[in-house]
Amino acid sequence: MKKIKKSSSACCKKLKEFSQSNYFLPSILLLIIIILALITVSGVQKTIRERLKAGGGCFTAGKTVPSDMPTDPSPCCTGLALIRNVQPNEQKTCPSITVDEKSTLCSNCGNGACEPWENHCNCSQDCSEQRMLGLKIKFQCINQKPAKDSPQKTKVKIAPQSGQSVEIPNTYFYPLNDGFYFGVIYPEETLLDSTATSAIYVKGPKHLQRKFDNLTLTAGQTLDLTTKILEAGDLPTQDGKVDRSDYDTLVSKISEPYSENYDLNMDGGINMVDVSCLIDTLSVKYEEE
Ligand SMILES: [Ca+2]
Ligand SMILES: [Ca+2]
Ligand SMILES: [Ca+2]
Repeated sequence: MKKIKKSSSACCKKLKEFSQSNYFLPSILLLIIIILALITVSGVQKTIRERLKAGGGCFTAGKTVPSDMPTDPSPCCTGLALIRNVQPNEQKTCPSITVDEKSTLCSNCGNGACEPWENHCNCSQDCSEQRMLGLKIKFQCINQKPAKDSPQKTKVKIAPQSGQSVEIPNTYFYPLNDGFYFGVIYPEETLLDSTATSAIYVKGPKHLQRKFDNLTLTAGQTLDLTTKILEAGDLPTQDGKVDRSDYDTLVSKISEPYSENYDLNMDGGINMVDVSCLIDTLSVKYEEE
């Protein structure tokens, strides 16, 4: 009994000495750092699991794979493979991407269809560089490059003077440094006829459609369509006009959780600035047919 008491008092004495020593504070700090690191790692894994769960257990076509996610085995759904998440610039050049900027997405490259997230930089099998047509456009109220680089999924229709029109429902337009947007399409060669003229219709995800007439389309060129601004205000679900119902929708979104679908100037918030953009368009109302 006496022995146990002696040993217990020796232990307390040692603890007391340790708590007063120079090692005490650094040891506690190290312990806190280890606990925080464990929490962060489990948080990241949880986020990845949640993202996967949202996609039904695997990444579907067009989904960007987060850079912190292991790519072996492939996180893509069956039949899809990882491709680089890059776009050609206005000069048709493909950007090189450093390891730090690693960004990939899942796609069915090789299925013969040039999907909206594919281009000649990341899937030349499906998107031939020879057919590339660049389009530069301007959305109303976006006057500088938004902080978030997300593409505006825009509808493009090519209507040749004679022959069938072709609609490309989801063309990805990415922001340039000056508030303009750039996107590429890969139309069939028959539509790239330098001896004929065509009209191009462009409709943004929350904008009225614009018509650009009398264009000569040749492969490899970039068409500057910034002469007409794509007026903002035809909000989802779009009906081809800007009216009271769009106004009411936008005003109701001010007090709801943020959604990019209603952020007209893409500044990361929905407020009276966006409403004033829409009011400007109310006087225009209908889109160009
Ligand atoms: Ca494809
Ligand atoms: Ca509308
Ligand atoms: Ca805004």
